Amino acid sequence: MKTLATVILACCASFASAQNPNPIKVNQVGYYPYAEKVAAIESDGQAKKYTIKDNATGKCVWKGKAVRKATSPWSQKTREIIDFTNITTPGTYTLTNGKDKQTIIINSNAFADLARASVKAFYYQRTGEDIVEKYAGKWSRPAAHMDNEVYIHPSAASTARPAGTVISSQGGWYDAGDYNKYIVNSAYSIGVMLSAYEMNEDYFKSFSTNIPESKNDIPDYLDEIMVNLKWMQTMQDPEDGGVYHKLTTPNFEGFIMPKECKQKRYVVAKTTAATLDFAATMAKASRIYGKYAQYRTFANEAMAQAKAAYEWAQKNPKVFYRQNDLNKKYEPAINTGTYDDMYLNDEFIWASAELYITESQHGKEANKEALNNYFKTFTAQIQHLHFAPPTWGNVASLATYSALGMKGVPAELAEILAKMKNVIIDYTDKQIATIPTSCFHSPGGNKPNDFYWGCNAESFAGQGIALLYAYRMTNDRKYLTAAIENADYLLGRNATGYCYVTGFGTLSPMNPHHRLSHADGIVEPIPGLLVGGSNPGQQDKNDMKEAYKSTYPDESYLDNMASYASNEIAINWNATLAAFICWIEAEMGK
Ligand code: 9MR
Repeated sequence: MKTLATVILACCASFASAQNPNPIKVNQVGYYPYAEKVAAIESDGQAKKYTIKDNATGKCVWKGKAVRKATSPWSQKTREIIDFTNITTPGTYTLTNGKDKQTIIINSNAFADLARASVKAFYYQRTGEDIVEKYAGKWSRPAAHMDNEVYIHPSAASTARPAGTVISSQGGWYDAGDYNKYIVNSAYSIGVMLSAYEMNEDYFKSFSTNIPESKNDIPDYLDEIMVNLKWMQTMQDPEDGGVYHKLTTPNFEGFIMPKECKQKRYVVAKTTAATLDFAATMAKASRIYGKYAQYRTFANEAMAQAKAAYEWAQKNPKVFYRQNDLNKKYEPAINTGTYDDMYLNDEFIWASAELYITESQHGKEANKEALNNYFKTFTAQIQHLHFAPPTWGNVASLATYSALGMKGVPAELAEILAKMKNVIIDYTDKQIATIPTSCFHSPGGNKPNDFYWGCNAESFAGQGIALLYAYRMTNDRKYLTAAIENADYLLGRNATGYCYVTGFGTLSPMNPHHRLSHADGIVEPIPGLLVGGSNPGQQDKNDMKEAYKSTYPDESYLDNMASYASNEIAINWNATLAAFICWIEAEMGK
């Protein structure tokens, strides 16, 4: 019989191991041979001696002490920072403080598998088609949510399409842990992925994710994105160019498989945000896909749709998504994700930027008057804006990124672009200045407001992408190093010790808030998914049986299926991860 004391001890042990399994925090996926290599180790404040042995030979290849220590501004925990950059031979190693151990991997293509998985994750999110064993292994599942019978919600009714009209709006990706499809979030996701594509076209030529389209002549990365683009195209009202905000069930489904879902699906409310984001995405996709013969028709259609959407938004510049107000007027009430944005200057900037860039590439055939209009709206404010990495609700910097990806910069843009570059450098330099005193030796995660709903992507990976642009503009390696430090953070060198991507690392989320991963009965979650991350807002705490173990900004994470505020997955977060990790591998991989 267990005594009470042993039961309590056992509980404490599992409590400690769940949140903080190992005081040695490293990037669990791997370090590149010729890159900075750092570990952060919780300590009692007394300087320790550390050793690293090569697992293949058993020989000690490194010993030393911390280069510095840092105390968490929140938990007051002390961490020692050790630097083993001088180990450059690929292999598997063990780092120890004499008591605790941690595996270290050094690999010339350290992020290659992760890059592929972060994009493959979108295949698993596809709606309306069989997810086939050949590509999905044990996560295969039959097609569902065909969306060939979608209802016009009263909030979206028009003369040509009165409430209750049935339309078809097939395909695309499930947004997140839920089964709905949202334009604002889809647009951001595609925007950030295509931006990384424009900066790294060569890398993506041979990038394969083993999807049904892998055998065609188009990069898999573009094939995957096309799945969601095609769905987005169906969300425009052909009568007036306005775009529906979302395609959704009235209420979130339970944690059941797609095939079991029975609720009716509706397209809801045309909004300015959705319409402008749609315009930006279609204009951008038009110039990228238009280079392929098989997508010329698509490119023309997409550009025409973008222009029609832009015109609608100019006529309707302030149609916001206000779900509570809609629910007072219309039935059925809609209680799913809102992606509501009350500030639309950035959406106007992004849409005009993409329309301007694509139209300007049409050379002599470009419509000069339209070009002028797009240019004015794009540039009027952009050069004065503070830089912030883009997110679904703040897309201004997607305009900057697209301008930076232009092959030939028109004369009228050159000076403005130079200012935009300075703004990014200014921002990234400020982030870099925090590294020398950072607990985890990263530019992200040193301020309380770095942590919020979705911060793993929106704060850490988003900032990492800005650093990669800074590197591309300056060729100064410090920006690339700092970007990889944020990846190190996401992959395990952080306060919880989690590698925040499913299926990667020695400790990763097993219970994401993801209906597909939960309802399939398979123990392992679908791989390659980035969870939201530590969120001191803890908006879900009253909906969960299990309590958060901490209220600190960097420890407010729970690997519990019910934790939608810290442990959900979402396409915008994975898109940011994919753009970030693919770009690093494009720079560093051999
Ligand atoms: O990513 C969104 C986050 O910024 C918001 O704070 C949060 C609450 O409104 O919603 C997040 O988006 C969710 C969406 O509304 C529905 N699908 C799941 C998304 C991720 O949690």
